[in-house]
Amino acid sequence: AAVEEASPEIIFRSKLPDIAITNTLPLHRYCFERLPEVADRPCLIDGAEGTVRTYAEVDRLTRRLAAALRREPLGLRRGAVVMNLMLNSAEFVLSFFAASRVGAAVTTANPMSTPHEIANQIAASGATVVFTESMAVDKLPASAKDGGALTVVLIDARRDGCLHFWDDVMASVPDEEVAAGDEDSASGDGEFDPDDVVALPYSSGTTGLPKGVMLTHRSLSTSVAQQVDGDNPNIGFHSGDVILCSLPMFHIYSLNTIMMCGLRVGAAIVVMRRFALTAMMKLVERHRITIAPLVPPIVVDVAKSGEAAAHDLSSVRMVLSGAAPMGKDIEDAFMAKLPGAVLGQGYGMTEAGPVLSMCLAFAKEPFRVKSGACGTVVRNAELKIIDPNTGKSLGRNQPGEICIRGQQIMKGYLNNPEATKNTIDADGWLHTGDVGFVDDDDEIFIVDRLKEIIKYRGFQVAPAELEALLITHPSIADAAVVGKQVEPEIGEIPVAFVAKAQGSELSDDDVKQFVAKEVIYYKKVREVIFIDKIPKAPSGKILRKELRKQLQEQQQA
Ligand code: 4UV
Repeated sequence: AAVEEASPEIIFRSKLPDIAITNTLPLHRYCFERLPEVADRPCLIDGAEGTVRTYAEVDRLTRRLAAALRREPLGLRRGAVVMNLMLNSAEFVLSFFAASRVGAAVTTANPMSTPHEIANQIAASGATVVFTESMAVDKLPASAKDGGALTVVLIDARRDGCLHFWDDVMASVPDEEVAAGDEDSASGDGEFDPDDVVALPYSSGTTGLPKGVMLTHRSLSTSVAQQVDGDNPNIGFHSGDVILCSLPMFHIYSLNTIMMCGLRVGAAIVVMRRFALTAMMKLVERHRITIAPLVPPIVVDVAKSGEAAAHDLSSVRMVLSGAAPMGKDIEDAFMAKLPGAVLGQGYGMTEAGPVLSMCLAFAKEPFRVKSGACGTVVRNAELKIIDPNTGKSLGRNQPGEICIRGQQIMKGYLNNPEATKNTIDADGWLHTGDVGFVDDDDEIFIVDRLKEIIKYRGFQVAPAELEALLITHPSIADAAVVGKQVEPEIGEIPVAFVAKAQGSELSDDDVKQFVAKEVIYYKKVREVIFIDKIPKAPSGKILRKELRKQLQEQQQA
């Protein structure tokens, strides 16, 4: 019999050469490796107050907090899980790196989440300590997963039953013990493994409910290196840069590309509690911000705003966009407002560590790129495009599912080997569920999505989560949720197809309100379409394609 020869795989790589990457250090060491050089330079600048903390100060504060985390009543050890449930703040950065120092992982969540969403993530992640603020504290469950006490640390107020971040936690550590923050369990005394989890964001990935994405010291330091290390870094950040942090640190884009990369190069990071257009422009002017990482909805806001002309935005040399598609029209309109800057895209996915590709016009020695592209695969990684039906790798200009391989990708989903196996195959390829192609110049264009997720202003909405909620309504027999393309300020909205229970008088407002009570604002069902029966495959799988087609036809009509 003829031996069938496996056809060789077609693999795409960066145009930048691979570099030697140190990815066996604890993440805090890696991000603060240049501390001796940048000790007195500004590290975190508070956007509202204008207060500046230097690198030496931030380093010392994370040591103090690490010492406090180790002491009673917190008593955290390697393997513990801490939740950061807050908007952007210096305290977010401190708790993240203090946790890294004690060998704990930080699970991040939006403080606007509902009590139900927060309780789910605390239970699933096994978090025992929550760093939070007043706006979210009343939504916390009474206890942790095993019924044990949940220790709550409040950054902005005093309250019975909670520890105050500065007055109780930081002040509890005697000065002599602060230096001991250096003798972290993650310092090479055998108590540290680079494959320990350090960040645990939640993502629904290609299907189903949100899952804990295990990002390790190794994966995150690899990802940071792929972006900002080497003689010709893919993103040419340097210590003289002033980086805007208006995107939420609880999302991996900001956590990695702004916070970790910013610290690694020794830049100043201007921390905005949350995005607001006018405040952002004022901060750019005031701090002479040089780097602005944004998402397409914000790029559109700036492009449409009449205010841009009223502010001096000339200091901005680089504008990154990512987390959702951005068309050529938006890019062009934006560039008319900031002609001095380079605008380009990054393409990320939480599970991918997160950055798969990055615009090469950001490189220290830049390349020419095309608008609409979302970058070239990062260095020290492999990317392939496969035919979703056959799994065969495809050549240039042929759209298929984007797959990525490298040490930056997640270790897997927490406590979910099944979902892990469905996302990372036996050869180590992570399947993104995104459809795209690589062109003749190694630039990647995303054209479609195989997976379920909906992106509302760059935030993930998992249809499975809304469907599970909808069918708990007594008047709903069955339901399916799909995304609908709307104006670029939003991207997509969740639309619910609902099959009513017999004899029910349910209105679309009833459905919307029912969902709105249980979920964070961006997951709200914005449109309801009643149908007789949800189209399903014999396996029971919802035929989302059919529903999307129905939406499109309706839009065209
Ligand atoms: O899991 P997630 O919410 O992750 C992100 C991460 C985006 C990042 C991260 C670091 C960067 O430096 C950066 O530039 C962007 O979004 O959602 C993953 C899905 O979002 C879509 C795509 O469907 C991913 O699988 N997506 C992300 N970036 C793009 C995008 C893009 N540039 N164009 C189109 N879709």
